Amino acid sequence: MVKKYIALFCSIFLLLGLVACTDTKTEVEEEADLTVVGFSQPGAESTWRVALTDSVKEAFTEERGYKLIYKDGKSKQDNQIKDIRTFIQQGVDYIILCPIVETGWDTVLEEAKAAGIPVIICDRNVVVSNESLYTAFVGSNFKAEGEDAISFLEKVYTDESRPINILHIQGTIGSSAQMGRSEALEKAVEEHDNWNIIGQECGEFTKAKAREIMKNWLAEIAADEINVVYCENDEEAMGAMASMNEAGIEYGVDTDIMVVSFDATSAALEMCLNGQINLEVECNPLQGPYLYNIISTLEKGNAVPKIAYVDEGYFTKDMLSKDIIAGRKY
Ligand code: GYE
Repeated sequence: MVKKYIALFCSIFLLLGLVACTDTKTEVEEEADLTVVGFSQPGAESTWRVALTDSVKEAFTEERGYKLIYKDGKSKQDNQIKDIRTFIQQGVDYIILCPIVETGWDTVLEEAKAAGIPVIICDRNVVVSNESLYTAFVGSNFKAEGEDAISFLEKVYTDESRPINILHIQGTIGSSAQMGRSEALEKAVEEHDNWNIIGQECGEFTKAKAREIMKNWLAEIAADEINVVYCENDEEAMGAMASMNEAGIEYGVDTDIMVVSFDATSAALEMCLNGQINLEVECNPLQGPYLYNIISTLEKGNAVPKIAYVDEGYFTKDMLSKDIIAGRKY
């Protein structure tokens, strides 16, 4: 009788072993068939950045035949360069790079090119000696975003005799987003003699840094000297508003201080709807589908456009509702 149980146990064990081997072999085979995409993000500094990461992860799934390898550069270009080198060593099929700043990529992109790995630039752009170092760019037209903000301010401040004092919290210096949004403001200040930038500092696209900068400014500048707080993303706007709240300073619609911000994340749109933020310039992080379209087109051996701008707009209080905000994806 005991012998029967031993024989039964051995046969079950053998069967399970075969299934396990078969599963492992199938997993390896399946992995071998997947297109591997290395995805280098500069960090996770903002709600916007997390939305971009999620959008790319949703686009490149195993069900669609992809394996996505995500790397967070922890806000350092050196880390991103290391991440790209790791992707090259791993022999990925494509690299998606969201560059923290525009310059300093030639060497590592030469290495990717030498390895025959197409690189797609996403979100912010790069400036390289040879445009063949990357296959395509998907992202925002930051110059247009800045121009939207300036057009709004020019419609508000029509009296050229009245001084307009602006506090300017910049994003990461040297990033395309910062350069486009800063250049628009600085060009407008040159064109309007009555517009003055009375404070300009880099908030690194973070709430904490912007809050500290604003607090220091408010220790030196009287509230009635401020007309506009121009923040280059929503995290910075949240930080600046937190410091103005602490100082008991009113801002937003129907006050003397306008807040202008970029990204149009849901939390910021709520503050636009309630009048705390006067203008939200949209910066669309839902770039996964655009990237998927590019890589799946390349997979078929077809050419892709060098530049693809994502669709973007802007919002003011009267353009928003709870339903509009609830219907947005980030
Ligand atoms: O505005 C900000 C993020 O590169 C457009 O980076 C992106 C910017 C975005 O930290 O929230």
